[in-house]
Amino acid sequence: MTASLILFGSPLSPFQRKVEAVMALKGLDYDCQAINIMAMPDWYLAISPLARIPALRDTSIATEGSEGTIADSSAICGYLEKKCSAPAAYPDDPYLHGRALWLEEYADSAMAMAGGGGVFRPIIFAAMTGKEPDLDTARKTWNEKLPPRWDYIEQHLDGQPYFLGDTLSIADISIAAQLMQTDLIAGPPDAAKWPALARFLETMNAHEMFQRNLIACQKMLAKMVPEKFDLSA
Ligand SMILES: N[C@@H](CCC(=O)N[C@@H](CS)C(=O)NCC(=O)O)C(=O)O
Repeated sequence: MTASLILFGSPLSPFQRKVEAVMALKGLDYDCQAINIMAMPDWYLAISPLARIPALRDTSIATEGSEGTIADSSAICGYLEKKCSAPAAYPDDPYLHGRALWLEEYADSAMAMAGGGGVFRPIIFAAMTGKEPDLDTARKTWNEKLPPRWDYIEQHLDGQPYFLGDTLSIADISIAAQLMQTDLIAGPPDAAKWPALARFLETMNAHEMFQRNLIACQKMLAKMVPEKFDLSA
């Protein structure tokens, strides 16, 4: 039997990874359908007019056209939370809820721009098109742009397991999804400088909710980049 939720995108997208983790956390069954981001088909652009992955179709609402679809990982996760409230991915407390949304936004914008745009893209997009990886750009980003991003989030952990204390939330899922993007090809942040972050990433890498996505990523990446790059030098 096919699942009623279909996620369009690629496992290599940290935004898809975030959505997959929320679905896995909630025990929702889903199918993935690949979208070629270099040449998005018209039917996909009609449901994701900003030309971004991922987008979701809930076939229990509609099976064709834009009806039953939602674009943008944050919109999708917000939808999933309302559709299936337990276990919760968002805190009930208004302040903590606001903080979770802020950290989600920080991960999706600032961390994604540096990690995804400045490290993953120059290496993997090159590999996908048969070119040499742009290691100069990746090294510069790793050594200059990522450290202030990691400093900012490191201080939030402050001896607690999750970003908002003892309870896992969308903040952790979003931040982990972005940290994994660079970890997959260049390893974790240096544990000597960012000990809490390195520990957090290790815990998230082992968490059940990320396994389906990470296994799919590892399979895809093994063909393109058999070994991780040392970008610290
Ligand atoms: N705000 C969007 C961002 C999604 C996004 O930027 N996705 C990237 C892939 S990781 C994309 O679709 N890029 C298309 C392109 O660069 O042409 C979300 O949260 O879903």
